[in-house]
Amino acid sequence: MKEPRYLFPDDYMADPSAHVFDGKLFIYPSHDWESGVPENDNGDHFNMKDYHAFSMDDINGEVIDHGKILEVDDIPWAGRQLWDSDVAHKDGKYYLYFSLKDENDIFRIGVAISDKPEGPFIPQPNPIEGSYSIDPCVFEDDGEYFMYFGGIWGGQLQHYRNNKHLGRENFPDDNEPALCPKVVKIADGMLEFAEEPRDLLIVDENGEPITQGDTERRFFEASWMHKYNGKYYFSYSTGDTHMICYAVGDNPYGPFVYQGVVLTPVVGWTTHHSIVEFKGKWYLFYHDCVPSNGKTWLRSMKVVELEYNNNGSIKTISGVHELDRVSVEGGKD
Ligand code: FUB
Repeated sequence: MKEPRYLFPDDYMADPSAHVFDGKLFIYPSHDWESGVPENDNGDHFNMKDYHAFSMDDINGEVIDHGKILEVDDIPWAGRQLWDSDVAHKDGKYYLYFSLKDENDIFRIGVAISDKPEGPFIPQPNPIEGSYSIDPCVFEDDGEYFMYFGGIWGGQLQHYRNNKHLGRENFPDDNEPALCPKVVKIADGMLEFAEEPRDLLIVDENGEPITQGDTERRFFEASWMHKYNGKYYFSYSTGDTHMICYAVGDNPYGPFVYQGVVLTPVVGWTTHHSIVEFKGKWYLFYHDCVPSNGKTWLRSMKVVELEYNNNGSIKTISGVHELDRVSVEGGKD
C-alpha cells in the first residue's frame, strides 16, 4: 500500500490509535461531529461525545464499524469533550484510556473496561488518580505498561508543574526547555498509576533539551510510542507547526533524541497519528480534513505504509497528496 487510504468515508473520525489484537487490526478514533460550538484556540469546537471501534482483517480489506463503545452520558465524572483515546490488552481484558474534561472543565484521563477489543467498555466511576491533560497512549514493553500523555494549549499541560495544578497557565520562555510530555508506569491492575508521572525529555543531537521557542520540534500533543529493532520511538505532534516528529531512546522513559519528521502538515489544523506493525509491514494511521473541505473539527481517518531506512530512520511521509489538493482547491460534492 503506497497510496494513503481513507478508512471510513461514512463519518468523521480522528486521532486513530491502531493496535493488533487477536491477529486483527483494531482502530480507536475520536468521533468528530458538527456540534455548532465555535472554533477557538482552546479547541472547544472539538466537542465529541462518544467513541466507536473499528476493525480490519486486512489493510486493504473491509473496515468494520463496531458501533458506539462508550459515550459521555455513561461516564459518572463527565463534563465535556471526549478527546483522543487508546486501548491496551492484558490478561483477557481490554482497557480504554480516554481524555475528558470533568465538571470543572479540567481534562483528566479515564479508563473503561471490556472483555472484547470491540467493546462496549464500562467506565470506572472516577478518573485515574493523579491524571491530567490529554492524549493517553499506552505502550506494552515485556509485560509492563506505560502511559504517555499531555498536550499544551487546549490540552492544559501548561497549567501544571511537577504534576501539580498551578491554577493558571505558565509557559517556559522561548529559550528555556520546552514543556515535556509525561510518561508513567501503569499499576498491575491497569486502573491506576504505579508512580508519579515523569517528564519525557526530548533532546537535540548535542543532548540539549529542545526549547519552547523551537516550535518546529517541540512537543505539543499526540504522544505515540512504538519499538523498532530494539529502539524506542516516541512520536508526537508539533501542534501549531503541524508536523508529526519523532525522537529515539534506549528505554521507555528516555531521554529521546530528536530525529526528524514522520508526516508533513496535512489539510486541517490538527495532526495526530499512530504507528503499528501488521502482517510484517508498518503503517501510519492519521487524519486530515480533505473530505470536509478543510473544516478543522471534521476530520477523516487514513492509513498509509510507513518505511524505514537501513539506519532505522523513518522515511518522511507527505501529509498532502495530489488528490487532496485537487479536492480541497476544487471543492467536493
Ligand atoms: O481530537 C481532539 C484533539 O485534537 C486531540 O486530543 C488532539 O491530539 C488533537 O488531534
